[in-house]
Amino acid sequence: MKVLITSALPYANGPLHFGHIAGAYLPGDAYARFQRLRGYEVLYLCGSDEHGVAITLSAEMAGRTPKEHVDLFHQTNQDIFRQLQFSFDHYSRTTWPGHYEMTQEFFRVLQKNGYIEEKTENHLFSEKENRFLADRYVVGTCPKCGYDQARGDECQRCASSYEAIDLKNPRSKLTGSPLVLRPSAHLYLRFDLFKDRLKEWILSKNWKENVVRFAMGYIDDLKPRAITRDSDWGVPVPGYPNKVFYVWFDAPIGYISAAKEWAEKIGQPEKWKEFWLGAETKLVEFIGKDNIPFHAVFFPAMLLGQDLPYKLPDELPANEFYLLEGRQFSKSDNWTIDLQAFFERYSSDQIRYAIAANAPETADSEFSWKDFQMRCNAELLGKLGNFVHRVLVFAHQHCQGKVPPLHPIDDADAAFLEKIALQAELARECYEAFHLRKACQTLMELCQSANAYFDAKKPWALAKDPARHPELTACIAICLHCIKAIALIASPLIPASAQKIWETLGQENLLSEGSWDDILASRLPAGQKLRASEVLFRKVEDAEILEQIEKLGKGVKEEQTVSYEPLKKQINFDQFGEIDLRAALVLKAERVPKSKKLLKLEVDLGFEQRTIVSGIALAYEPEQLVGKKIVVIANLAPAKLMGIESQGMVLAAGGDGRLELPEIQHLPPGSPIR
Ligand code: B3M
Ligand code: ZN
Repeated sequence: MKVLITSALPYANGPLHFGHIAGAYLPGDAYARFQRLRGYEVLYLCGSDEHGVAITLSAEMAGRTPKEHVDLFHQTNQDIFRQLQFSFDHYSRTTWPGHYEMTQEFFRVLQKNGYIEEKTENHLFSEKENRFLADRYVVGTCPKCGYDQARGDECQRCASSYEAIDLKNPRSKLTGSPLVLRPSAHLYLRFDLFKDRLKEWILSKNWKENVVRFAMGYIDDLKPRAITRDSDWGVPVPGYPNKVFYVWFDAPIGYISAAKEWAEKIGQPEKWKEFWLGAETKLVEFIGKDNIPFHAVFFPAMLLGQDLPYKLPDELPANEFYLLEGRQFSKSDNWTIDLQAFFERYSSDQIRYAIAANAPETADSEFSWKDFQMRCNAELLGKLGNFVHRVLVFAHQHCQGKVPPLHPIDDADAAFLEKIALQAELARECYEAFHLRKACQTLMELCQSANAYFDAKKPWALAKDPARHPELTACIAICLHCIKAIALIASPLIPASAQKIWETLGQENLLSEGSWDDILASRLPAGQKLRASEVLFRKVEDAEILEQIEKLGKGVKEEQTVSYEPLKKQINFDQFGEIDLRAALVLKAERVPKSKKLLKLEVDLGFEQRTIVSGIALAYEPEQLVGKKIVVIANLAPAKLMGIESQGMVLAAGGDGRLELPEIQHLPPGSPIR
């Protein structure tokens, strides 16, 4: 059997955080590692999702072109995955030219088969920005759950997906301006024609109850949906010069083009077909719960509309959300953990284990620093690391650093050997069913039993009586056998430590290339030389944890729901140099009669005094300003405001009621600012 595994393609629009890793990634990697150990031919794929408004919007805010933006974060995220020891067979990107071809081919076949129609319908238009807005450029109230900051195509709270015109109170994400309806021509995919086939398919699946219910709800009222957008960033639509495909049309096709790119990379360009078109393949798609409609309904419909017999997902493990100390991860509130900084202190296995032990499988779950400390100290170090260490130390002291023979065996030994086999079998079932939490528990139970066995056998007491030496060595042999099982069971979760343990046993190959069944069935050869015990996990001290908790949420002034203005066009240094900014001392301030917004200021520029009229009256009382040194544009042509000549302009951040003046503390009035 072949196993084709995908993890949702992350947008290349910012660094991945723990929340992402817990959702669609770590479970995918653990599953891929497990299935390889089972001996199946595994192809594990992922890559950057580089199109759509998620990209253009954040690129725009960062002052980069979309291409610069995705190049940056494609690299960043690939590095993060590498540091976390991810075992993708290929990490692709949707700007790969082969992906454009694949997407356009998908479209042509859908068109030929009668699933595409062109329609002129109303779309949201911003009069202020003079353009049509879609997807994440739009915010409004979710038609399903009423969340008032919902995106134009999907609700980040209830995971619904809809058309932007279904939103209530739609506004522009950038300017907050209201949007109006204007007709525009687009291509629509007739999702409604797939209803029956989708229903039949979903009902044949034994998926999580919530996934099936959610998907069925969609299928019932499937309508044609626009799959094109007016933009120049995306996969071009053949025959429509100014249109690109909607990102959720091209992104899932990325799973297929990633396979194609992989096949080219390994020099067998047709091999991707064995996975995507072969009846023998099991397809498992790991996603976060917010991606369910696209993977359970829309993408399967696109696959059903093709001529080639593409696989539909056999399994769709969809995790819930992963929070940080009870709140959603948020970069802007500094409610986050920087993965790069994390790696400077902790190992990838510590984070992999802590996330897996608390994976959001059946309900939202959270990362907390206290829990992290407990997982690292009490479990990884206290139960697992400790057992491995004490057995190895003993083996070096009493068995010449070699694997001793595994006999004679008494009842306690036999019971423990049985326990090892039982836990391994339980772990297999957990991995098979995507239950990482339970896999962690099963591993820890084995470590706990192992410690209990060691304590009960009291090898230190046996060591005092030469007549009982065979009992001692058998006990150590059994413990080493157990350590081998621990390394195996742990390896999908904590691959680097598992390999270290494996090598400590004197094994020379890669554990990840071994076979689950063979490793469990075999015995370590008696006489095999052991290596010295290594420190596997560092203790996490209380002080570090307190420091981390302290950091959370710090360095953020106020909670803001900002919508950013687009950056203005670039200027050069000379253009900037033409603006003469000066520190100005406010001598007098008064309201301008009949105006709510204007204040009249008398300011001292050192070399002269001036009158400046400024629209800051909603934010400042006149008295607050006197004696302050503010910043003015000193070479701006004078202008009349409410009949008063203003000889310059005051600089302020923000606008209207929420506005703040920058201040100069120590330098004298007239000082230039540049
Ligand atoms: N990039 C959405 C997300 O990161 C999206 C997944 C695509 S999977 C084909 O939530
Ligand atoms: Zn909603």
